[in-house]
Amino acid sequence: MSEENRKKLVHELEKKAIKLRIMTLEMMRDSEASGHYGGSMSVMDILTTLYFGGIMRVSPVNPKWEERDRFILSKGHACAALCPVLAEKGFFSPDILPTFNKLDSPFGMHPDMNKILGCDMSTGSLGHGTPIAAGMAMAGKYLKKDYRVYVVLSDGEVAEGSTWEAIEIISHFKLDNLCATIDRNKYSLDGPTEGPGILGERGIEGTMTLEPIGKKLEIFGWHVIECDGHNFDQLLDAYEEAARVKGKPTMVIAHTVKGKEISFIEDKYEWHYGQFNSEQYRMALEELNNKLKQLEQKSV
Ligand SMILES: Cc1ncc(C[n+]2csc(CCOP(=O)(O)OP(=O)(O)O)c2C)c(N)n1
Repeated sequence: MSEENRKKLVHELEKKAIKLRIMTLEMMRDSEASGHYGGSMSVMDILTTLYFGGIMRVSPVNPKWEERDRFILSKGHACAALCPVLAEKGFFSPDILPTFNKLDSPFGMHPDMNKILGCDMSTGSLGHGTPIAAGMAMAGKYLKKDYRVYVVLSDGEVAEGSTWEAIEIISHFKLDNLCATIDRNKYSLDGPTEGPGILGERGIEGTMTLEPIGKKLEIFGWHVIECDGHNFDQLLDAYEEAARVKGKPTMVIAHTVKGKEISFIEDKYEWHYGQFNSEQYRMALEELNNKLKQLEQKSV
């Protein structure tokens, strides 16, 4: 791709990711659902790159197409980000998004592969996406298919033992058709991932320390790429590089900000889960719409 076209693509992705954040917020506002704001906003640029940056091959007119790349949102609590992405991609009409988390809706707080077109795996219980991705990648190799498998994890999720078992298996079987991403927003549900790890009065305080995660993964036999998870040039480079790597799987450690683009929740784990009131929706949507306007006025 020429430098000029690449710049245009990055600009399109920047706009798309803001539009998708607006769709997420409007969906949650209109369905009156509570939800996972922080992790949905941090992962949005990663999802936008995979679905709209020419990285994943999927077919909205034929969601179960055998040759499609597989996608697993292992951090299933960010379903509020995935639903607008799949709607925007054309798997279903955005008109049904406001049913989010209502009885009889295809969209729950966590994704259901039997209800959401374009969703390859039901997730929500953390720690299962990577083992399932391992199986999909093994099947692809065994059946001599050239699809790739993409899985997106949250950083707090990496503490799950099943994830490490899968990390070992994936490199053991040299599953170079698998690319995982850690949404490295540095916060889990109730605090930073790099917790003090001390025994306090209430028991163990802090969550499981992750660092040095890149080195750990390299020792486990993975190709590791670290990038700014809100920089589309870097994200595109990372996924393009991953597709060229032979003989080992790739982990993209995407450094992100929990709550990205909504200033009053950025880096605030208190907004991992919650429910905005109408004034908070107004403020957040105003901020996002202003950002979108600025991007639309920017000449590339
Ligand atoms: C097995 C399991 N245990 C607990 C939970 C409850 N839970 C939901 S999200 C979350 C952690 C959130 O932090 P992180 O994994 O870093 O997600 P992100 O910051 O990307 O939203 C937890 C413990 C769960 N979904 N699954």
